[in-house]
Amino acid sequence: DRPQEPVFVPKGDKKTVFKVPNNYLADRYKPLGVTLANRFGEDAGEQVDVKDISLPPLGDITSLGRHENFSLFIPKHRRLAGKLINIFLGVRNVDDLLAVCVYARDNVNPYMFNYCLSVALLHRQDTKDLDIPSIIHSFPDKYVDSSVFTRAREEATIVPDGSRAPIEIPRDYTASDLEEEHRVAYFREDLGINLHHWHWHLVYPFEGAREVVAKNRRGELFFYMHQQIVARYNCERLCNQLRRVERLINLREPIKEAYFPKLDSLVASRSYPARVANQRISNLNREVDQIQQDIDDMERWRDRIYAAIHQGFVQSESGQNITLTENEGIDILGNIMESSILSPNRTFYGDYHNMGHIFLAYIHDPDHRHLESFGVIGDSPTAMRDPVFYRWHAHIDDIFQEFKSTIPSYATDQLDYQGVSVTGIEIQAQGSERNRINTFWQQSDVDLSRGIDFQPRGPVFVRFTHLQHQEFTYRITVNNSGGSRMGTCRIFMAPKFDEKGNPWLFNDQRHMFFELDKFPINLRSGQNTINRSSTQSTVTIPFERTFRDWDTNRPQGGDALAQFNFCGCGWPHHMLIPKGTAEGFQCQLFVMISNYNNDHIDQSIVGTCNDAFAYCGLKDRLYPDRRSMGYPFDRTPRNGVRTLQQFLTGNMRVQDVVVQFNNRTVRPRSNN
Ligand code: CUO
Repeated sequence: DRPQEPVFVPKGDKKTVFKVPNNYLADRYKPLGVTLANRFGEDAGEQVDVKDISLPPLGDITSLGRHENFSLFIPKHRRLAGKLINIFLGVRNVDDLLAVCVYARDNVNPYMFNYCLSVALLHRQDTKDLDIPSIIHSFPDKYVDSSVFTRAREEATIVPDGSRAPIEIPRDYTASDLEEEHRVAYFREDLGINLHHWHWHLVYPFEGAREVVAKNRRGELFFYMHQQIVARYNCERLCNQLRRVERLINLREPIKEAYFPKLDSLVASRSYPARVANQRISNLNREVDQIQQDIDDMERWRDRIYAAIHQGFVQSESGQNITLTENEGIDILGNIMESSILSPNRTFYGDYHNMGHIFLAYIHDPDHRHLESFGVIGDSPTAMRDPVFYRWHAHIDDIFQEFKSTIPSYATDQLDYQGVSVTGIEIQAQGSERNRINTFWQQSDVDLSRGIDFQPRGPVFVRFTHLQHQEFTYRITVNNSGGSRMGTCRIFMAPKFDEKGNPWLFNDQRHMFFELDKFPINLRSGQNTINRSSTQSTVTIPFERTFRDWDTNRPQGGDALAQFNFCGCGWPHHMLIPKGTAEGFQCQLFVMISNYNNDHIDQSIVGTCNDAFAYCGLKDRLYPDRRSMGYPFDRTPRNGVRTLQQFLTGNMRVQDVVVQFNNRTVRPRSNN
């Protein structure tokens, strides 16, 4: 269970102890005030005085119990979270914030507390340079097999700190190979991927104060980031002899893919419910969550969204028509579909994507007769584990693509960069053949002790196995027949053949391209050679940042600190490249140099974490690429283009590459 004592932050061997005014404690603990303060005895380190302020009333925020699960997809939970975020954003200074936090920490639902505080820290002027600790350290129960905690506790109780052995999580623990969907479990259950998804939704909440939600192109980024997840997942499926994921179009049909998560919520002391094969969703009537929704509502919303796409405009709450323009239409549609508070008409277009998560999350107990909570798809830290997540998002993406197919294709002059031609592409990994990327399993250790309450304390590591690739370098040669100028280098990859082994029609293959990197380049007149390391990708963040903890691995002061902040968001670098196959999986690497003058956003990004903007944007800045997200693959091809080769203009080039999987496991890199 979560500790009930005043908040503390461990630092080295000693704990920083907050001295909490007695009236902050829950009624049950008030009589014990002094005893609690001395509870850590010799372990107590620095003492932090918590200011005694007049506390804001928490009102119905406490109506969500401390031992219940919490999800932003549930309207009641969002409403309560919105209130708590506003309290955290509203206090005058950091001392008052600390005071309110200490008070709230002991009185509100812990998941909700963690979420609201994270959002507030990201958005307050006076705290935005603080790190947000990765949620895996606060709530490891959302990420790892529940059996780990008993074993970890046992290890911690018996073995002194320093000699503890890591608890190993097997790679295959949620199903066996009888279930063919299990072949891609390593992707769905990857800790880094799930952390990225949690972080993305933390940075881009769909409800709350307008200034927090209304980030530049957030509706479009909702579309693009999730489109890329589906593209990457489809590539993994092809690597594993599975077809592309089937869209969940018919809401009333049985869902054949089952999922048994084997996660227990430590806060709620309950297992996450499983979805057995061939269940159907039902109308929802759950008083406890204040949800009453029919499948009919979903179908009406969907039809209205399709109608808007085909009419070319949406209708606002006040009855005005808002045109879905070529460039901005997708952003409006993203907010409508998700939906966010920026949707121009939530009454009419509803809350389609979010409610889809909820219908699926309550498939096992739609009217709460069994007193069950939601399944993993009902919450952003765990949603990507379930195969039905991808079926749902493939459907959502298909609606976005319907819109994209109504806008004009790119003409060649919107693609070409006159006088710039890519003359060669090569990728090279050390000790490997040219144009071949090697993948393998790697083991890594993460310290989960912060999220588990046991004595004596000290690190307890969990060892998990994840996909990894050998780092490589792109070597791209570019001929520039004009004077010195700048370009944007865009690198994508896609499978070369479809599931039947046939070459793609371009209009299908374009949905399979996933981004690997995007960066500006200076072009001299004549021949240019670009050398770029895979580790520099602006899609990914390094392993250490995905898993970073509050006070470890932290650069000190000034720019280094500012660089480090915010950006726990980013695709995990170890998942940059799909698994491939033992025989070698054939892919196509696509490189385009576009005209920088048409791409560039004039803004300063000094002090901003800017190394994973492709899926996450830049904090407090404009999205740093003026093109539509997914460019040049986001629109149907111009007339006459049937193949990728026919699509290419002089500034683009394609290179065949092979992704070769070697079934070996590399031991952990380090223990910290
Ligand atoms: Cu990220 Cu459906 O939006 O999970």
